[in-house]
Amino acid sequence: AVYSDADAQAPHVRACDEAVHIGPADPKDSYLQWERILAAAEQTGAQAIHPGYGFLSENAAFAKACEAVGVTFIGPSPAAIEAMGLKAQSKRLMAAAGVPLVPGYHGDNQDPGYLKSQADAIGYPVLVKASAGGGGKGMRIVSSSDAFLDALQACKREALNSFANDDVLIEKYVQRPRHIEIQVIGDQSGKACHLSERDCSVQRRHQKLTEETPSPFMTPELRKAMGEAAIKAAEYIAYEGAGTVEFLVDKHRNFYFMEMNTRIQVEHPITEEVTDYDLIREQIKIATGTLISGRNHEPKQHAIECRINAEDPYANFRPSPGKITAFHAPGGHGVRIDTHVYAGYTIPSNYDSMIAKLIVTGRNRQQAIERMKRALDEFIIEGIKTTIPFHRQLMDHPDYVAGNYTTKFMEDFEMK
Ligand code: MV4
Repeated sequence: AVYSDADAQAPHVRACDEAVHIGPADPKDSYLQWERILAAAEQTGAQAIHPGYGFLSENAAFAKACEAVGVTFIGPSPAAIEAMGLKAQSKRLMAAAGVPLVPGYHGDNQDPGYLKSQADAIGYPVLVKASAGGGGKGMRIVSSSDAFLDALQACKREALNSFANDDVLIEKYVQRPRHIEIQVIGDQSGKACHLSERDCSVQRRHQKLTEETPSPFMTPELRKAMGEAAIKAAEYIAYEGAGTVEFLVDKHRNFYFMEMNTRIQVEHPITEEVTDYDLIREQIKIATGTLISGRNHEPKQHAIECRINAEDPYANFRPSPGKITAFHAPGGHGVRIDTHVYAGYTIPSNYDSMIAKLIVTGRNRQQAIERMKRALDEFIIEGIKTTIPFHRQLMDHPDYVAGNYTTKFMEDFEMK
């Protein structure tokens, strides 16, 4: 393991055989200093590096640097990471692969008049997106031709500030979409299969709050079509390891490629619970050259994950770092907790506010929701504020219980 000053008390440091200190709390001085990580690998004789799901996990230059020193990067090739790294480019690539895209313009011509003619042809409302963007930054909805040029200018300004690149793409705006993603794994022979979907529509400011599988919106036909599209996407770039193809799904169940995450994701446990795949084990096996069976997998049960964050849901989800004074995790059949915190642990303010994942599995959605309520009621975390009360209210929300939610859900949600 490697660790920063802020993580000296983290359990992975104790659990591993050897832990190497790589610098102070600020990620730019530790976890993003890849020379130090490579030095730690050399010093300990590590053959491979698992990059986790933040920091360097989608950094093609780091994957190349691993290759250069003869350490296996557990993940896709640098070329596959790069192919999906830029929005416009990945969309052009996926169009060529035959993966469905939102009608739009992803080309190089950035002349404002030309872009406007493209928007007029697509039909309003359109979305202007920064080509280099991600996570919802640098997006503008434009509802009429008259408003286009002003919005374009504003979007380009924002893109230049955030990404040092003001290229944009234009798409038809999909109203009230769902965010449904497909888990894929690919091997070194170029073959991929899918492990079904996760519905991640309950998000706030592009941060996912809860995820579930199967999606309450899914049909066998839609899963087959989305699964095939995801495999096409992965095989087109010879994707190796575990990855996720994200789609927008409209109310008519049309689906469109949004982006591909070339890493293992936070929400992977729900897929593990319903398919019996240990995805981290698969990642390691694939990195050693093991070939996958090539079979696709359907959810055998229903799983829900609630992200427990050190945030105050009664104060606009404001971060709430500090010392955990009491900690009791729920247990029992169908309950899984993935966490690194314990009573006495101090959550640093330097990193992400997620402190635990509560994952429940049931025979069906109703049983999973009942289990989640019970587990949330049992969960004790004192000393800091957490999102547990939010999740508890969500599990009773009529639209959530009905499976009737979109990416707009949180815009109307209020804590009681
Ligand atoms: C869209 C869209 C509607 N129409 N594209 C947001 C993040 C970025 N990855 C893509 N996003 C969106 N793209 C078209 N053509 C709506 C969103 C969007 C969204 C997507 C997934 C999950 C949450 C979202 C919240 C707001 C907007």
